[in-house]
Amino acid sequence: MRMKVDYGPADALIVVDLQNDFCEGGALAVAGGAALVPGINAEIDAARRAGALVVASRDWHPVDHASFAHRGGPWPVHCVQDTPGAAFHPGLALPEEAIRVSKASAFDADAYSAFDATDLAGYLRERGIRRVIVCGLALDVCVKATALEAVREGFTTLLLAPLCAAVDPSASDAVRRELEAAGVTVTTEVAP
Ligand code: VGL
Ligand code: ZN
Repeated sequence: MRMKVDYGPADALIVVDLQNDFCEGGALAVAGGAALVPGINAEIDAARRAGALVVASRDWHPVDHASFAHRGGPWPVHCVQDTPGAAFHPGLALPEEAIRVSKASAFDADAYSAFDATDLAGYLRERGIRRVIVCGLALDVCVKATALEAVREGFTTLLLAPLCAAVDPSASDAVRRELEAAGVTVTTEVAP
């Protein structure tokens, strides 16, 4: 499956947190996470062929991160730095030149957006990027935060809805509406 997107050199495809802990069998598994991999690989391939930038973010927490339940946070222990759970899904075909962005590495602050405290926006502007295309995990947490911040940073923002999965699937429709209201274009269109 390919989404109906014409990538170009002013585009960045941002693959959000396609990590083992967010896929089936992981510590914070999102139903349907692993199934996204082939479709996302097809987008990565199309993006790089067209000269677009490929960015992959990863949740990259220290042991004892503030978002973990034993420290009073909302989440089970997940994506601990250098553990297998924090690794990208083994099927994700990231080209060598893809930009890897680690986030949420501070002890006492969480960061859902790939732009949060990473300087990614400045880097993208420096590279002449004007549009970002977002997919990955989880729709209702880090994908949502990344897309919202992309809009705030002034990028034209497109969400590839079929290539996202939510921690709480019952929230998906509301999330899509919230993103559209904020100026994100949400597409479900598949290439013919
Ligand atoms: C995420 C929950 C906690 C995500 C990260 O990547 O969506 N969700 N940390
Ligand atoms: Zn996290």
